[in-house]
Amino acid sequence: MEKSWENEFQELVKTLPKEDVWIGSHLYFYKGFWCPALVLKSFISFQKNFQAFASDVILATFPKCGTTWLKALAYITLYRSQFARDENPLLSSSPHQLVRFLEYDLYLNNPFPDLQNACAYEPRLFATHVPSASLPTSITDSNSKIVYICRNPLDMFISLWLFSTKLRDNNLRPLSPDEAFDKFYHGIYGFGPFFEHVLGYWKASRENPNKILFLKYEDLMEDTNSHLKSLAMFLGVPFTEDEGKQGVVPEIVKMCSFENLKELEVNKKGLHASGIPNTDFFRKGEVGDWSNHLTTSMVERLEKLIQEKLNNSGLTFKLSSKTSRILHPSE
Ligand code: PAP
Repeated sequence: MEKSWENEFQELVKTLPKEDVWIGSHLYFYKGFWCPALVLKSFISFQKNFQAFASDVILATFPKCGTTWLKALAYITLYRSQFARDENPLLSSSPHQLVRFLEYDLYLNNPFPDLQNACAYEPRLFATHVPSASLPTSITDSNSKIVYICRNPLDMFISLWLFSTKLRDNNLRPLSPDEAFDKFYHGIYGFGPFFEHVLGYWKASRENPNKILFLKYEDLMEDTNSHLKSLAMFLGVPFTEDEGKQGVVPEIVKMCSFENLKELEVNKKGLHASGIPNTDFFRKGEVGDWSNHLTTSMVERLEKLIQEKLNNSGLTFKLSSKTSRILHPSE
Protein backbone atom coordinates (compact mmCIF):
# COMPACT_ATOMS: atom_id res chain seq x y z
CA MET A 1 0.00 0.00 0.00
CA GLU A 2 2.72 2.44 1.13
CA LYS A 3 4.87 1.41 -1.86
CA SER A 4 2.12 2.01 -4.40
CA TRP A 5 1.43 5.49 -2.95
CA GLU A 6 5.17 6.22 -3.10
CA ASN A 7 5.26 5.08 -6.76
CA GLU A 8 2.15 7.09 -7.55
CA PHE A 9 3.74 10.14 -5.91
CA GLN A 10 7.01 9.73 -7.84
CA GLU A 11 5.04 9.43 -11.10
CA LEU A 12 3.07 12.58 -10.25
CA VAL A 13 6.23 14.58 -9.46
CA LYS A 14 7.68 13.75 -12.91
CA THR A 15 4.70 15.41 -14.59
CA LEU A 16 4.76 18.70 -12.66
CA PRO A 17 6.29 22.00 -13.86
CA LYS A 18 9.22 22.90 -11.58
CA GLU A 19 11.47 25.83 -10.65
CA ASP A 20 14.47 26.01 -8.34
CA VAL A 21 15.40 29.68 -8.18
CA TRP A 22 15.02 30.57 -4.48
CA ILE A 23 16.92 28.29 -2.12
CA GLY A 24 18.07 25.54 -4.46
CA SER A 25 15.34 22.96 -3.83
CA HIS A 26 12.41 22.69 -6.24
CA LEU A 27 9.03 24.30 -6.25
CA TYR A 28 6.39 22.22 -8.05
CA PHE A 29 3.31 23.73 -9.67
CA TYR A 30 0.42 21.63 -8.39
CA LYS A 31 -3.28 22.42 -7.86
CA GLY A 32 -2.75 26.01 -8.99
CA PHE A 33 0.13 26.99 -6.70
CA TRP A 34 3.89 26.57 -6.36
CA CYS A 35 4.40 23.96 -3.68
CA PRO A 36 7.88 23.63 -2.08
CA ALA A 37 9.36 20.15 -2.69
CA LEU A 38 9.73 19.61 1.06
CA VAL A 39 5.98 19.72 1.64
CA LEU A 40 4.47 18.42 -1.60
CA LYS A 41 3.91 14.94 -0.22
CA SER A 42 2.74 16.17 3.18
CA PHE A 43 0.37 18.66 1.53
CA ILE A 44 -1.24 15.78 -0.40
CA SER A 45 -1.54 13.67 2.78
CA PHE A 46 -3.01 16.64 4.66
CA GLN A 47 -5.49 17.32 1.88
CA LYS A 48 -6.55 13.66 1.60
CA ASN A 49 -6.56 12.58 5.23
CA PHE A 50 -7.28 15.54 7.54
CA GLN A 51 -10.61 15.30 9.36
CA ALA A 52 -11.61 18.63 10.85
CA PHE A 53 -13.63 18.98 14.04
CA ALA A 54 -16.29 21.69 14.15
CA SER A 55 -14.34 23.26 17.03
CA ASP A 56 -10.98 23.41 15.18
CA VAL A 57 -9.24 26.73 14.59
CA ILE A 58 -6.94 26.95 11.58
CA LEU A 59 -4.47 29.82 11.17
CA ALA A 60 -4.04 30.20 7.41
CA THR A 61 -1.32 32.55 6.24
CA PHE A 62 0.67 33.53 3.21
CA PRO A 63 4.38 32.95 4.03
CA LYS A 64 6.23 35.96 5.48
CA CYS A 65 2.99 37.80 6.23
CA GLY A 66 2.86 37.45 10.03
CA THR A 67 2.48 33.72 10.70
CA THR A 68 4.76 33.70 13.76
CA TRP A 69 3.02 36.74 15.25
CA LEU A 70 -0.50 35.39 14.63
CA LYS A 71 0.45 32.01 16.13
CA ALA A 72 1.61 33.71 19.32
CA LEU A 73 -1.45 35.99 19.59
CA ALA A 74 -4.00 33.26 18.80
CA TYR A 75 -2.43 30.67 21.10
CA ILE A 76 -2.28 32.93 24.13
CA THR A 77 -5.72 34.40 23.51
CA LEU A 78 -7.47 31.08 22.94
CA TYR A 79 -5.88 29.22 25.85
CA ARG A 80 -5.27 32.05 28.35
CA SER A 81 -7.52 30.46 30.97
CA GLN A 82 -5.40 27.28 30.92
CA PHE A 83 -2.17 28.62 32.41
CA ALA A 84 -1.07 31.06 35.08
CA ARG A 85 -0.05 34.51 33.81
CA ASP A 86 3.54 34.02 34.97
CA GLU A 87 3.76 30.62 33.26
CA ASN A 88 3.26 31.88 29.75
CA PRO A 89 4.14 29.04 27.28
CA LEU A 90 5.80 31.58 24.95
CA LEU A 91 8.63 31.81 27.49
CA SER A 92 9.62 28.19 26.91
CA SER A 93 8.39 27.31 23.40
CA SER A 94 8.56 29.06 20.04
CA PRO A 95 5.22 30.07 18.45
CA HIS A 96 5.87 27.39 15.80
CA GLN A 97 6.18 24.68 18.47
CA LEU A 98 2.98 25.84 20.13
CA VAL A 99 0.88 26.02 16.95
CA ARG A 100 2.09 23.36 14.59
CA PHE A 101 1.94 23.57 10.82
CA LEU A 102 -0.07 20.83 9.16
CA GLU A 103 1.98 20.46 5.96
CA TYR A 104 5.33 21.80 7.29
CA ASP A 105 5.30 19.77 10.48
CA LEU A 106 2.58 17.27 11.42
CA TYR A 107 2.14 15.57 8.02
CA LEU A 108 5.81 15.96 7.08
CA ASN A 109 6.85 12.35 7.69
CA ASN A 110 3.53 10.79 8.54
CA PRO A 111 0.35 10.57 6.43
CA PHE A 112 -1.72 9.90 9.60
CA PRO A 113 -0.18 11.93 12.44
CA ASP A 114 -1.49 11.89 16.01
CA LEU A 115 -3.34 15.20 15.80
CA GLN A 116 -4.99 14.92 19.19
CA ASN A 117 -1.69 14.95 21.03
CA ALA A 118 -0.30 17.66 18.76
CA CYS A 119 -2.32 20.26 20.64
CA ALA A 120 -1.91 20.84 24.36
CA TYR A 121 -5.45 22.17 24.84
CA GLU A 122 -8.93 22.18 23.33
CA PRO A 123 -10.05 23.38 20.84
CA ARG A 124 -7.39 22.19 18.43
CA LEU A 125 -5.33 24.96 16.86
CA PHE A 126 -3.27 24.34 13.70
CA ALA A 127 -1.54 26.40 11.00
CA THR A 128 -1.20 26.09 7.24
CA HIS A 129 0.04 28.02 4.20
CA VAL A 130 -2.23 26.10 1.81
CA PRO A 131 -4.52 28.24 -0.44
CA SER A 132 -8.25 28.17 0.36
CA ALA A 133 -9.11 26.27 -2.83
CA SER A 134 -6.80 23.41 -1.76
CA LEU A 135 -7.86 23.06 1.88
CA PRO A 136 -9.33 19.67 2.80
CA THR A 137 -13.10 19.75 2.29
CA SER A 138 -13.59 18.76 5.93
CA ILE A 139 -12.22 22.23 6.86
CA THR A 140 -14.21 24.18 4.30
CA ASP A 141 -17.45 22.24 4.85
CA SER A 142 -17.36 22.09 8.65
CA ASN A 143 -17.96 24.78 11.27
CA SER A 144 -14.24 24.99 12.00
CA LYS A 145 -12.89 28.55 12.02
CA ILE A 146 -10.12 30.06 9.93
CA VAL A 147 -8.03 33.12 10.80
CA TYR A 148 -6.13 34.44 7.79
CA ILE A 149 -3.35 37.02 7.74
CA CYS A 150 -1.71 38.68 4.74
CA ARG A 151 0.58 41.66 4.22
CA ASN A 152 1.37 44.20 1.54
CA PRO A 153 3.23 42.34 -1.21
CA LEU A 154 6.19 44.76 -1.27
CA ASP A 155 7.16 44.02 2.33
CA MET A 156 6.29 40.37 1.86
CA PHE A 157 8.69 40.17 -1.11
CA ILE A 158 11.57 41.72 0.85
CA SER A 159 10.94 39.42 3.79
CA LEU A 160 10.84 36.39 1.49
CA TRP A 161 13.95 37.42 -0.44
CA LEU A 162 16.08 38.01 2.68
CA PHE A 163 14.75 34.84 4.33
CA SER A 164 15.55 32.79 1.20
CA THR A 165 19.05 34.28 1.04
CA LYS A 166 19.73 32.78 4.48
CA LEU A 167 18.34 29.37 3.53
CA ARG A 168 19.95 29.21 0.10
CA ASP A 169 22.27 26.30 -0.59
CA ASN A 170 25.86 27.46 0.10
CA ASN A 171 27.07 25.90 -3.14
CA LEU A 172 24.89 28.21 -5.21
CA ARG A 173 25.79 31.75 -6.21
CA PRO A 174 23.81 34.41 -4.31
CA LEU A 175 20.33 35.19 -5.63
CA SER A 176 20.40 38.65 -7.19
CA PRO A 177 17.62 41.14 -6.36
CA ASP A 178 16.66 41.31 -10.06
CA GLU A 179 16.33 37.55 -10.39
CA ALA A 180 14.33 37.30 -7.17
CA PHE A 181 12.10 40.17 -8.27
CA ASP A 182 11.44 38.60 -11.66
CA LYS A 183 10.30 35.31 -10.10
CA PHE A 184 8.26 37.19 -7.52
CA TYR A 185 6.60 39.32 -10.18
CA HIS A 186 5.50 36.17 -12.00
CA GLY A 187 4.14 34.54 -8.85
CA ILE A 188 6.85 31.86 -8.63
CA TYR A 189 7.61 31.28 -4.94
CA GLY A 190 6.32 28.91 -2.24
CA PHE A 191 2.48 28.97 -2.17
CA GLY A 192 2.42 31.71 -4.82
CA PRO A 193 0.97 33.38 -6.70
CA PHE A 194 0.30 35.75 -3.78
CA PHE A 195 -2.78 37.42 -5.26
CA GLU A 196 -4.67 34.18 -5.93
CA HIS A 197 -3.96 33.07 -2.34
CA VAL A 198 -5.01 36.36 -0.77
CA LEU A 199 -8.08 36.85 -2.97
CA GLY A 200 -9.21 33.27 -2.36
CA TYR A 201 -9.37 33.86 1.39
CA TRP A 202 -10.63 37.44 0.95
CA LYS A 203 -13.64 36.34 -1.10
CA ALA A 204 -14.35 33.40 1.21
CA SER A 205 -14.21 35.69 4.26
CA ARG A 206 -16.64 38.14 2.70
CA GLU A 207 -19.04 35.32 1.86
CA ASN A 208 -18.76 33.80 5.32
CA PRO A 209 -17.39 36.26 7.88
CA ASN A 210 -18.35 34.01 10.80
CA LYS A 211 -16.05 31.31 9.46
CA ILE A 212 -13.07 33.32 8.23
CA LEU A 213 -11.51 36.30 9.97
CA PHE A 214 -9.35 38.21 7.47
CA LEU A 215 -6.46 40.19 8.98
CA LYS A 216 -3.70 42.35 7.53
CA TYR A 217 -0.24 42.73 9.07
CA GLU A 218 -0.32 46.52 8.67
CA ASP A 219 -3.67 46.87 10.49
CA LEU A 220 -2.45 44.66 13.29
CA MET A 221 0.70 46.74 13.59
CA GLU A 222 -1.28 49.98 13.67
CA ASP A 223 -3.69 48.91 16.42
CA THR A 224 -2.86 45.52 17.88
CA ASN A 225 -5.14 45.97 20.90
CA SER A 226 -8.39 46.31 18.97
CA HIS A 227 -7.54 43.57 16.52
CA LEU A 228 -6.70 41.27 19.40
CA LYS A 229 -10.11 41.98 20.91
CA SER A 230 -11.78 41.15 17.55
CA LEU A 231 -9.72 37.97 17.33
CA ALA A 232 -10.82 36.90 20.83
CA MET A 233 -14.45 37.64 19.96
CA PHE A 234 -14.17 35.67 16.70
CA LEU A 235 -12.64 32.70 18.54
CA GLY A 236 -15.50 32.74 21.03
CA VAL A 237 -13.31 33.78 23.98
CA PRO A 238 -13.97 37.54 24.34
CA PHE A 239 -12.01 39.44 26.98
CA THR A 240 -14.08 40.02 30.10
CA GLU A 241 -14.54 43.33 31.90
CA ASP A 242 -12.34 42.00 34.69
CA GLU A 243 -9.61 41.16 32.21
CA GLY A 244 -10.01 44.66 30.83
CA LYS A 245 -9.36 46.11 34.29
CA GLN A 246 -6.36 43.83 34.80
CA GLY A 247 -4.79 44.99 31.54
CA VAL A 248 -4.77 41.51 29.97
CA VAL A 249 -5.04 42.79 26.38
CA PRO A 250 -1.98 45.09 26.43
CA GLU A 251 -0.12 42.39 28.34
CA ILE A 252 -0.71 39.82 25.57
CA VAL A 253 0.12 42.42 22.92
CA LYS A 254 3.43 43.17 24.63
CA MET A 255 4.24 39.51 25.19
CA CYS A 256 3.66 38.72 21.49
CA SER A 257 5.41 41.82 20.17
CA PHE A 258 8.32 41.45 17.76
CA GLU A 259 10.70 43.11 20.25
CA ASN A 260 9.77 40.73 23.04
CA LEU A 261 9.62 37.47 21.07
CA LYS A 262 12.88 38.17 19.23
CA GLU A 263 14.78 38.53 22.51
CA LEU A 264 13.45 35.37 24.18
CA GLU A 265 16.12 32.67 24.56
CA VAL A 266 13.80 30.03 23.11
CA ASN A 267 13.51 31.99 19.84
CA LYS A 268 17.23 32.70 19.61
CA LYS A 269 18.15 29.02 19.51
CA GLY A 270 16.71 25.78 18.18
CA LEU A 271 15.17 24.78 14.89
CA HIS A 272 11.70 24.82 13.37
CA ALA A 273 10.32 21.36 12.40
CA SER A 274 11.39 22.06 8.79
CA GLY A 275 15.02 22.58 9.93
CA ILE A 276 14.99 26.39 9.74
CA PRO A 277 16.60 28.17 12.74
CA ASN A 278 13.94 29.82 14.96
CA THR A 279 15.85 33.08 14.84
CA ASP A 280 15.25 33.40 11.06
CA PHE A 281 11.57 34.08 11.73
CA PHE A 282 12.43 37.40 13.39
CA ARG A 283 14.12 39.98 11.15
CA LYS A 284 12.83 43.56 11.33
CA GLY A 285 9.08 43.37 11.87
CA GLU A 286 8.23 46.71 10.24
CA VAL A 287 5.77 48.11 7.74
CA GLY A 288 7.42 49.82 4.75
CA ASP A 289 10.92 48.30 4.93
CA TRP A 290 10.59 47.67 1.17
CA SER A 291 11.52 51.33 0.62
CA ASN A 292 15.07 50.49 1.81
CA HIS A 293 15.47 47.74 -0.79
CA LEU A 294 13.33 48.17 -3.94
CA THR A 295 14.26 50.32 -6.92
CA THR A 296 11.79 52.90 -8.26
CA SER A 297 11.06 50.77 -11.29
CA MET A 298 10.39 47.68 -9.11
CA VAL A 299 7.95 49.72 -7.01
CA GLU A 300 6.18 51.05 -10.10
CA ARG A 301 5.81 47.56 -11.57
CA LEU A 302 4.48 46.14 -8.31
CA GLU A 303 2.03 49.00 -7.79
CA LYS A 304 0.66 48.40 -11.28
CA LEU A 305 0.41 44.68 -10.61
CA ILE A 306 -1.46 45.30 -7.35
CA GLN A 307 -3.92 47.56 -9.17
CA GLU A 308 -4.52 44.95 -11.87
CA LYS A 309 -4.90 42.03 -9.50
CA LEU A 310 -7.01 43.69 -6.80
CA ASN A 311 -9.24 45.44 -9.29
CA ASN A 312 -12.83 45.65 -7.96
CA SER A 313 -12.10 43.18 -5.17
CA GLY A 314 -12.52 45.71 -2.37
CA LEU A 315 -9.16 44.65 -0.93
CA THR A 316 -6.51 47.32 -0.32
CA PHE A 317 -3.04 47.32 1.22
CA LYS A 318 -1.24 49.96 3.27
CA LEU A 319 2.28 50.27 1.97
CA SER A 320 3.74 52.44 4.68
CA SER A 321 3.08 53.15 8.32
CA LYS A 322 4.48 56.70 8.16
CA THR A 323 2.26 58.15 5.44
CA SER A 324 -0.62 55.70 5.86
CA ARG A 325 -0.50 55.44 2.11
CA ILE A 326 -3.18 53.08 0.87
CA LEU A 327 -3.04 51.63 -2.59
CA HIS A 328 -6.54 51.51 -4.04
CA PRO A 329 -7.07 49.66 -7.29
CA SER A 330 -8.57 52.83 -8.78
CA GLU A 331 -5.51 55.07 -8.10
P1 PAP B 1 6.44 32.14 7.95
O1 PAP B 1 5.19 32.45 7.19
O2 PAP B 1 7.55 31.68 7.09
O3 PAP B 1 6.21 31.24 9.12
P2 PAP B 1 6.27 34.80 9.11
O4 PAP B 1 6.26 34.76 10.57
O5 PAP B 1 5.00 35.07 8.41
O6 PAP B 1 7.00 33.50 8.55
O7 PAP B 1 7.25 35.90 8.58
C1 PAP B 1 8.26 36.48 9.27
C2 PAP B 1 8.02 37.97 9.21
O8 PAP B 1 7.21 38.34 10.33
C3 PAP B 1 9.33 38.70 9.36
O9 PAP B 1 9.14 39.96 8.71
P3 PAP B 1 10.36 40.86 8.19
O10 PAP B 1 11.25 39.97 7.37
O11 PAP B 1 9.73 41.94 7.37
O12 PAP B 1 11.02 41.39 9.41
C4 PAP B 1 9.40 38.83 10.87
O13 PAP B 1 10.31 39.81 11.31
C5 PAP B 1 7.97 39.20 11.19
N1 PAP B 1 7.60 38.91 12.57
C6 PAP B 1 7.91 37.84 13.33
N2 PAP B 1 7.39 37.94 14.55
C7 PAP B 1 6.73 39.12 14.59
C8 PAP B 1 5.98 39.81 15.61
N3 PAP B 1 5.83 39.29 16.82
N4 PAP B 1 5.45 41.00 15.30
C9 PAP B 1 5.60 41.54 14.07
N5 PAP B 1 6.30 40.96 13.07
C10 PAP B 1 6.85 39.76 13.32
